[in-house]
Amino acid sequence: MLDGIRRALEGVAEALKTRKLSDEEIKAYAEDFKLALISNDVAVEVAEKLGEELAERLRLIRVKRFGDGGGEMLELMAGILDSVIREGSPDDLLKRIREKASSGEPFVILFVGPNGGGKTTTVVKLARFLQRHGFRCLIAAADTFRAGAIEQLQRLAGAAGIRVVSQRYGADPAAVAMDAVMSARASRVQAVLIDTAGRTEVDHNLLEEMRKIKRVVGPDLVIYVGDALAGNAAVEQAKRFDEYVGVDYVILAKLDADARGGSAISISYVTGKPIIFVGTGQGLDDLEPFTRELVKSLILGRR
Ligand SMILES: Nc1nc2c(ncn2[C@@H]2O[C@H](COP(=O)(O)OP(=O)(O)OP(=O)(O)O)[C@@H](O)[C@H]2O)c(=O)[nH]1
Ligand SMILES: [Mg+2]
Repeated sequence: MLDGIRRALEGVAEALKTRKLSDEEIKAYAEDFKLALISNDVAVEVAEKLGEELAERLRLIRVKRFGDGGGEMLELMAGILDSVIREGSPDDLLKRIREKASSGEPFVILFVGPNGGGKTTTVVKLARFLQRHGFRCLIAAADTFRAGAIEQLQRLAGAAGIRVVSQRYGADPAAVAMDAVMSARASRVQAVLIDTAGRTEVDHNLLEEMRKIKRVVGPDLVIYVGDALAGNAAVEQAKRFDEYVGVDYVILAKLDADARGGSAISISYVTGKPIIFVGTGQGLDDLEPFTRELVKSLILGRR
């Protein structure tokens, strides 16, 4: 995970260790660094900011000597990424659910995102996470569009022991979602997670449908599930979904399969929406909070 980004940072760290740099050299390194980030799917505006950040730090520290073969330098470089990453807090999420539960109402989370991005898997992963924290969960099968979607969800949720509320294919997704919320109220379930059909910014009917689900259900939270493998496209798509339906958090799936890692670095800066979790595998427990610490430990090769 984040291998491409790590190599970009290592390259500069290695070149810089124990050297005193002229302004020209600093500029050249910052430019190389920016290009290395861009080639690893970091969005251009983010790469530019990080390049400037690097130049600034190098100006401040250029007389310092790094004695440990570049490790200290790499640590400093990893810190540069902090300025563009917004962490979402799973604790805040748990707190909000708890507050809602104390009023006797279920907390409703709507999941949106492009086709095949990882929504259905992520919905079940998050439901498991919430169950581990003591919340009873229910999932609404509001993808009534793609063949096999309902059975896929039932199979995954069944494996995790989570109830699914479903109707037939072609049913109105907003009605399925509402049905699930009512069922949750009746059975004292604290969290309802709504799985929806994948869509892109050109599917006008499906985008309208997504808005309708939101309007009818009034979710407490909208989570955009993006595909790390899509790189920059994931960042652009997240922006479009936010404009269209309003997004509170991002979960970036398939970080484990992404050889570059740029979308994880860029997406929260470009969209202004924190990444709350990342998907790190196909298993139902492969969901990790996304923190600056996680990024740092991946960059420094500590895991
Ligand atoms: N390696 C890896 N694979 C993942 C991850 N999350 C999901 N997948 C896989 O990605 C594929 C698509 O996942 P789904 O959950 O079906 O995606 P979706 O967004 O619901 O897809 P549609 O409903 O067709 O739009 C499946 O093969 C998942 O197992 C992850 O974090 N890591
Ligand atoms: Mg799905």
